[in-house]
Amino acid sequence: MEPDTRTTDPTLPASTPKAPLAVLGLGAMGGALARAWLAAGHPVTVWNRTPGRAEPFAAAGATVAAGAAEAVAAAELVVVCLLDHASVEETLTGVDLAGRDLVDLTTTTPAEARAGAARATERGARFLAGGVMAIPPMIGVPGAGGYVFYSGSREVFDTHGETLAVPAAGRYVGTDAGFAALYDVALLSAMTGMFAGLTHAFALVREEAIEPTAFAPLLAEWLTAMAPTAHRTAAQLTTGDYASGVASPLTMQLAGAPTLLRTAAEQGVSPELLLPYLALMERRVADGHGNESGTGLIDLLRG
Ligand code: FVH
Repeated sequence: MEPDTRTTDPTLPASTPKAPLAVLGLGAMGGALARAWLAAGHPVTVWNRTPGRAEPFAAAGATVAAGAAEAVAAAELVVVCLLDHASVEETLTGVDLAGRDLVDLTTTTPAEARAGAARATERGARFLAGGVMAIPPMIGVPGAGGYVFYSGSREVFDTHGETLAVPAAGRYVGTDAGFAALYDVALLSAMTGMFAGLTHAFALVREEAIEPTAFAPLLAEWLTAMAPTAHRTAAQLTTGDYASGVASPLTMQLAGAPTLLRTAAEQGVSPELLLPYLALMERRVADGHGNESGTGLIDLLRG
């Protein structure tokens, strides 16, 4: 499904009063969210496990609740942003959620988000899960590029769309409450692979007379040029044809692998970040798919 991207400009003059909301969790991300809503003029009730963390928010105009139950009772829209799923469960245990619209922006697994949705529904709340694709300095900054994947209750997304768009644009990805987490973690996983690649690349040039600041633009440019591989991979997954028109088949890529490994050895760099991916390519070629692109490795990973 195509993500539904909605951006609402929070700087536009509002014709109606700003909706009140409660924010549970004032860590780096929860705090950034609360600050964005306060700055946009929303009445915000905050709660944090360690009460001292709420003090600057009181000074900025927030109402500080004495407990999670009191915060949840204060507004129809309740945004939770805690460390992990377990801390959300612990915090909401015994709290009356009836009639609330619960938006959980805590990073979770898809199964945890679905469990959270089931628990909220059982207790009379509507549930929207969110995966925040931003770091705290990007929150509440239009044009910073941050956004939030949302999934679960479409009604909650529509009802509170304008309020939710204040800290970052929202992208609704489906009624399955687990999808926001799945999209979030899939993108974070891809980013982890990219970080692994650039870690190895910098290690190769580190001891040479090569300025890291001169090397970095070349690296960034190359990674950007390779990024459309995502679209080619998607097209091949859709057709099931991993071989037609492939410019760099696995046999060719694998033929270059010893050069990558010998260069690492020459430069005194551990190949440990490269080896798992090369091993997957070897298995796929051994299975008779040397004429294909790397798309078949996806099938290999899924067993
Ligand atoms: N910060 C970031 O860059 C990333 C960006 C992408 C999304 N993540 C996720 O957002 C969730 C919150 O992250 P955070 O950055 O706010 O995290 P911390 O600054 O460590 O604050 C954690 C808050 O959670 C509270 N907390 C922890 N355990 C419990 C518990 N058992 N019961 C109640 N509250 C709990 C903690 O309270 P305290 O330590 O101040 O008492 C903070 O409010 C997270 O899922 C990221 O993955 C952020």
